[in-house]
Amino acid sequence: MQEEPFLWGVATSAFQLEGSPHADWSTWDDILSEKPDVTSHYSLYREDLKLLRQLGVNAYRFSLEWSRIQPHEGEWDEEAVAHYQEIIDILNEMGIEPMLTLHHFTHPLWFIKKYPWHEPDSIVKFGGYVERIVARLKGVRYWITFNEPYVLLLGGYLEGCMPPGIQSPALALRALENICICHAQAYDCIHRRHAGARVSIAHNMAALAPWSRWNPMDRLLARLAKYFYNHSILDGFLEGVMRIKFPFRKEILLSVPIKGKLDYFGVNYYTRVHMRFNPFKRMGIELRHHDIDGHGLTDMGWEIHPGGLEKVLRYASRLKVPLIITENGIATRRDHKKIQFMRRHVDVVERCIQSGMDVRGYFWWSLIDNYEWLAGLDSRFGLYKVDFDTLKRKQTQAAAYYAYIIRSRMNMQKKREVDHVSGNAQVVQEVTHSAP
Ligand code: IFM
Repeated sequence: MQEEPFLWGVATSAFQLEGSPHADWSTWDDILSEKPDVTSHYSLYREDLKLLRQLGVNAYRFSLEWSRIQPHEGEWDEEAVAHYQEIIDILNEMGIEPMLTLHHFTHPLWFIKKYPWHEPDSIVKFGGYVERIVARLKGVRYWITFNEPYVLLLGGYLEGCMPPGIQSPALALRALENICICHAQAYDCIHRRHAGARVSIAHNMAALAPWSRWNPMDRLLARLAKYFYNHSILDGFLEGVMRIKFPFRKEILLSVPIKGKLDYFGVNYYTRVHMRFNPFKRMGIELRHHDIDGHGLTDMGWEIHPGGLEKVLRYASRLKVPLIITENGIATRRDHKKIQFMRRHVDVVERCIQSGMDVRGYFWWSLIDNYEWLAGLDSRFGLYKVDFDTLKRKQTQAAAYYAYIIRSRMNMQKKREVDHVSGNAQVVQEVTHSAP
């Protein structure tokens, strides 16, 4: 029997690589006025796609920049659509599975000004974009409707540090409801148009822990945060409701029409966060990254905690759909640190698979250095370094290491298939991760 190949990929988002003059973020962060087209990927995409071949990935996750496709209300830019279709065609010619994200944080300016997510018309406007683009694009099997909707809500509706820059829990809930409606509609629309499509969201899950295990307030806070941030959307997919769970009470918070509207589940995992109750902080919450495991912190100041990936995958397994790690990566300029991070997280993924979890793919964030939200161009997530003055791309050692992992794992999968066909079911020895 032919096993479906495990997806070894890299992930990017359009805006972070190419910017867009019509996107809300283009005026949100000053750094972008100096570097509006960031890595110039919009013109250098053919060269960048060749890097995928060097890595040997069999999948590539990328996104559409909605504000290029609908730069003004009522306008539709066919050239931009053709551009993204060309990327899909190139990937298919290269034998690389495209995974396409419809919404990755950015919006056309006209949308965020007139129809932000808490407005009912956001559903109509986003729905119109989805209907038309989904009908137009060909050659995609894996779809992601929304990247990290909870990060969007946290940044855009609670902290106010991302567009639309609102600080209101009540509006955040309304926005969440509308985004869920949009996911459900997009899910149906994609299935109507594309037989065999697989649709998900990419959900950011973090390992959330109390600052002090002995402090009951910290523990309660971490528990509530874990439910809201990590788990409530899973209840939405499983039961169509999100609940607020206090120690002795459960109440329905929101009914959402997403029950069963999921073919696989995309998990973005990066770090662990410790939290404590502090009445002097916004919403009474203070967050900190401790280097507890001794793996260090990333250039974003995030704790490196591979063990958390297993925890979130175990929890996500409740959904009973295949799991794909749609993002995992580290911002660092130090190659050996990137390699260690990758090795430790891939180890966890393989342990999870051996223990019976249905994990079908792993995508490294990111292919090349790019713009990091609110952090600028210094957070080096790329397997290829970008010199932002000359725009030259340079391979890191982590890219060579990832290529080695991919090659060895693909060979193991082929060997398993051959053994299976020849009736010679052997136990394939785990390849140790020595450097290439
Ligand atoms: O760069 C982001 C990406 O857009 C979404 N997930 C987390 C990444 C690193 O912060």
